[in-house]
Amino acid sequence: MLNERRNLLTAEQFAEVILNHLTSSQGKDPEHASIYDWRMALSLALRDQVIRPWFASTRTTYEAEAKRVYYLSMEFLVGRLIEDVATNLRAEDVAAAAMRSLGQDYGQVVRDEPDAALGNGGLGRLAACFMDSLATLGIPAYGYGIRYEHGLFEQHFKDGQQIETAENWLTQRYAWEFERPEVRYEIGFGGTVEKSGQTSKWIPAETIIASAYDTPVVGWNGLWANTLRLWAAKPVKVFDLDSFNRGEYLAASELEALARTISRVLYPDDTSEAGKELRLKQEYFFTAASIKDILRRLDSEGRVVRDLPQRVAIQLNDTHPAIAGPELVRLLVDERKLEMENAIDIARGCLGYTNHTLLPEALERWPEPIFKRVLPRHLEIVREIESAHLKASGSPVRILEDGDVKMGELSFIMAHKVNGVSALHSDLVRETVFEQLNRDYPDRILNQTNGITPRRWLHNCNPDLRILINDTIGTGWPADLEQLEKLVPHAQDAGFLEAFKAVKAKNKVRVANWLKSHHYIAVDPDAMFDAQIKRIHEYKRQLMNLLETVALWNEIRDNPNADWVPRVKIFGGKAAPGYVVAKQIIHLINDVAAVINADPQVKGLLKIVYPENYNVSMAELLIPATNLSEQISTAGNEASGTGNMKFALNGAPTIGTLDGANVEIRERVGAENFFLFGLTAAEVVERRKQQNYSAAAIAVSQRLSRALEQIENGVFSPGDPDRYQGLVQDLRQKDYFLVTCDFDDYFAAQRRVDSAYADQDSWTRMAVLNTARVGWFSSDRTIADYAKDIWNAHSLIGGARQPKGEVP
Ligand code: GPK
Repeated sequence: MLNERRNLLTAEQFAEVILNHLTSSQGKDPEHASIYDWRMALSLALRDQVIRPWFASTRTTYEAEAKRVYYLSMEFLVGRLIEDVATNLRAEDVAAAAMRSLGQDYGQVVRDEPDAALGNGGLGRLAACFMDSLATLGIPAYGYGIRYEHGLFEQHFKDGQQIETAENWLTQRYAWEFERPEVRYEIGFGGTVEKSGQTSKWIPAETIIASAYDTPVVGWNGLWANTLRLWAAKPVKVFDLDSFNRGEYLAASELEALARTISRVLYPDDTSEAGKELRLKQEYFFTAASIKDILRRLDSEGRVVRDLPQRVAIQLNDTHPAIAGPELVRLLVDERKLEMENAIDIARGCLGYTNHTLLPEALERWPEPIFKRVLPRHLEIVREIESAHLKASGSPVRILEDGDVKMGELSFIMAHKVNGVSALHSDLVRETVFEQLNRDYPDRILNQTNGITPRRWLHNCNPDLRILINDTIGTGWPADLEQLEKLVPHAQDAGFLEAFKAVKAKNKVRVANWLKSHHYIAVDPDAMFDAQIKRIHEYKRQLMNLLETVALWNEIRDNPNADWVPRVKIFGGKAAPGYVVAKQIIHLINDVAAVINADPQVKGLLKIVYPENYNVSMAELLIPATNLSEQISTAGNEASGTGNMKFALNGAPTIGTLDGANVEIRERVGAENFFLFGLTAAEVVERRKQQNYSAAAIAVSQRLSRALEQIENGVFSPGDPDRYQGLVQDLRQKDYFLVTCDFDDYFAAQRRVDSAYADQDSWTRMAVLNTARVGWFSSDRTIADYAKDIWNAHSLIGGARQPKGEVP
């Protein structure tokens, strides 16, 4: 009954499985089934196929006594999974055919799945890509995070302004997970520390339950599957019957509501600090549950805690799970009676820490009183960690400073390896935030340049390019992305260039149709699609892109008969609800769009589109259709970027600064295939020391002056002419992110883009060379390097980059 080669069912057999789920799991017959029922039936049928490799992987890991990787992350920005699972099982054709035979539109069912949006942006999406690569490489691993009841908010525009509404992905059953009611841990907060002699015991004031939900994550070819284990908060006591019997109905359920608050919502702050006690509780909640789970697994395998560093690698995705260090030490000392310094060394042997930003507002610090109130014993242990560090290194760097607990320093000191996420960022980590600690522990910091999974970000999101590449260089590239190099010679082949261009054109039509049907906007698919899609943040400089758009609008109106290259400027992204300036920028983009899009003088030449509620699925639609990738952050601020890699992989050259992974992308695709502009990170530092640098930059730029005046005089907000005075004043007087200083160079680079795009053959060649030369940015490469340099973990499927053979 199994297909020989890939353990697959035939389409007929698979349809049978889907029908069974429709009736047995959904309780519907085909006549009464909704699209939701069909989607659930399809998802459950696919999930069934993951079980076998999942069990086999667990068994293999156990038998091999292999080291396991634990990736602790506050965020997993997973998106949809149907296509991901279907293609990794190599069952996409079978699944589509089965659905067709059942009279269903496969694509429509796929698109019915809501995004699992348990993350804000790059950091959360990186964690999801890493899970895909860990499974593809066959490295035994668990992802640990929080099963938020509400993922990232949904964004709506009302009169051009961002409105947030609660995201509700769990109102429908989540098809991919297994509830594990038996896997539950009590997690404490607050209370006191009891001392007797040398020993300490924490007596928490309140406890809640962390309850596990497991989602299998299957890798390419279905050879290996790991687990994403997300924790939900539940009350120890569900319901207080005594209160109820007294007629206190609300009080009877109060405990439950309070406990569940811990996993209720994802904090919507990206690269900025939330600083709330509830956030600290969330961090401790999922970290403590994960550490307990790790120790329970160690015990169940008959190992002792001395074995930990050989058996367990724990990676901290930013400082959010930094409390893992003190928690592990606490369990080793208070419960397993190890000596403090020994416990610290053992914990350090397991821990790695990844830094994702240098922005000071994103470096977590907790006021000591809050920390003490929530985690009194951990505060004592942090002091012990600090004194052990001071003693061993003679370093002046403290963890407790100015009344705060500094989580970056804590993570650094408790980790045996610390990494940045691009070459430039890792250098800056060494030279800035951790300068002294780098001197104290010179071999601790290393670089691991980010990557993206080629399955989601090329194979699945760009089916026509996938087919073209398969036809040209074969099918080995999804698990060995550097094979795309074999496309380089085809950049000279006119037939291939035509085909490549046709794929892009088709993807653009797809987006144009979607904009028409879903957003009531008409765009010309023959225009250049220029996209900046990412969180809205001042350092990412959407404002500079918009100013350039206004300047271009002016230029076109001044010279209507010049040879303008028609452009569609696509913006996408959310602002943190409390980030006032970012929300003003959104408002301004929409205001400028309203004026420019209504101006008959630039009709067909310039258009701005900003579809609301940008998310992973929207990225999968837009990236394959984009011609130009905007990566224009102030140098030194974007730790890596990963959207930059996705665009290049899908044949969109970059206009960008020397920031984050842009630097490495440019090195690989070639300077001639990258539109570089702007100050370098070192020049940014120097410029900021000058007086009135923004006034000076504005004074020498006619174009910029004019655009700024238009915005501050209400050209784009005629009903409320003063609306953007504050925003523009800030650019005139401060401009911390040097929008004004880079503006002219950016404008000039855009005009180089125009001329290059006008020659479609050479543009397409450039696009092909981008695709061909960014294979190194596969997250498979990133994960292989973490495994080698940080985790000392190994693939259990052999020939990891080109998985072959059956699971043993
Ligand atoms: C960094 F610090 C943070 C954060 O809180 N959230 C987040 O998404 C991003 N990031 C960086 O801004 C990106 O440059 C980077 O590519 C991404 O993390 C993954 O490393």
